Amino acid sequence: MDARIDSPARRLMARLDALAAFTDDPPRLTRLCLSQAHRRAAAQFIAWANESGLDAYVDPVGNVRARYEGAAPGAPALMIGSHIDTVRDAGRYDGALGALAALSVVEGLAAAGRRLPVAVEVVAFGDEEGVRFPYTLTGSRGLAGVNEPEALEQRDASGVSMREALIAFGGDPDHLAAARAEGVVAFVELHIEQGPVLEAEGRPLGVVTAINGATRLSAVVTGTAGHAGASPMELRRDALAAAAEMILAIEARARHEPELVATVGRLDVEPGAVNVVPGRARFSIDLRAPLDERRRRAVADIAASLSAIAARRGVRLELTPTHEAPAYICHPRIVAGLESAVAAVGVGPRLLPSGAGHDTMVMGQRWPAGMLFVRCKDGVSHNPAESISQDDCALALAALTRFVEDFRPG
Ligand code: HGY
Ligand code: MN
Ligand code: MN
Repeated sequence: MDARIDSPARRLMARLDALAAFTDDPPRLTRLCLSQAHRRAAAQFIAWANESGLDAYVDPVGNVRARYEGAAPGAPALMIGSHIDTVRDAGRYDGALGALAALSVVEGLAAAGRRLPVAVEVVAFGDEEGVRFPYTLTGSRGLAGVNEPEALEQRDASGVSMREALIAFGGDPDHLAAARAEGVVAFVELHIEQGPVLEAEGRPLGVVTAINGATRLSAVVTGTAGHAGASPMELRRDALAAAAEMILAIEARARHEPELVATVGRLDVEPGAVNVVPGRARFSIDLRAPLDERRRRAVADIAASLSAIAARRGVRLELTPTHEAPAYICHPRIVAGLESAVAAVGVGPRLLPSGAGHDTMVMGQRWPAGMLFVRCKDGVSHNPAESISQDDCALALAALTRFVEDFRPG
């Protein structure tokens, strides 16, 4: 690998390792939105940006932002970046790779004294995973100016509101509108694929065509807690047994339709004692599909089948939508630009959809947007085993840099 390309990648990989140390749950990597770990990671990101002469700051909605001016002051800006919040027990590349790669691209331009026809805005979003608060993507929604005001009033599992968390983080919940980005003309995000396609085909890079839409819901099943020994089976209103049947019905509906995926990632049981028939079960539902009307039809079908199970079992079901993000078709001009950048670094382009959600699906609501994927080992993500090679990191960085250098406002 050419040393000129390699050293920025080596520094980027080292920074990814360093950022992975910012966790609230050591030795696991857990850096939830607006958490202590997120605040420390944001401070580190700002310090790295400052080392390169960039004036980085936390915006009112909790993103870290920095601007590298173009040849003319006030030039229209190409925005690049990704998120630095993580899931629980996460891998170190999901999000952080794209955020730190954006910083590396600008560092390379600054080191070469290059000024482009566009300014380059770097962003490290703070709320992409939606693990701490149900309503998510508030960082990119803040930039796009599409945040719902009630987002601030939602509370996390310990009762802390997003408003309180944002103030503690250094954001400004009373001036969210000030986070709205102006003068931006496009957005691009580098991200690990989080799936097996690129690796299976021996390709280091891919260009994203579309991002699946997502619906998340919370389900609360209420039955009757009872004595495990004295309650006859036919008289029980067992909330967990009902939830189990519902979860299998959700899985069956998703298996029934190609490209539809459904996940129950969280299940809590009350009172949670070995000798008590569960009185309440809460679980999460996450549904994704490339086409919104198929996803919405699946949501309706699942709601109907869960209600039928509840009625038959004599339990109560409360089903509440908590998040909705429409599918996004990446902008053709951005896709073409990424394809030629990938070709320019000697990689045969591969177009592919994204099953995972990303901030790009929000940014695309306001500006032309697209994504560059880099292969990840075994397609594993949302898992500490998540990994990429330094060579692929170097190619991804070179391709992103090439896209930025060649980009011209439309
Ligand atoms: O859930 C997702 O698709 C993303 O990783 N937040
Ligand atoms: Mn991600
Ligand atoms: Mn993720």
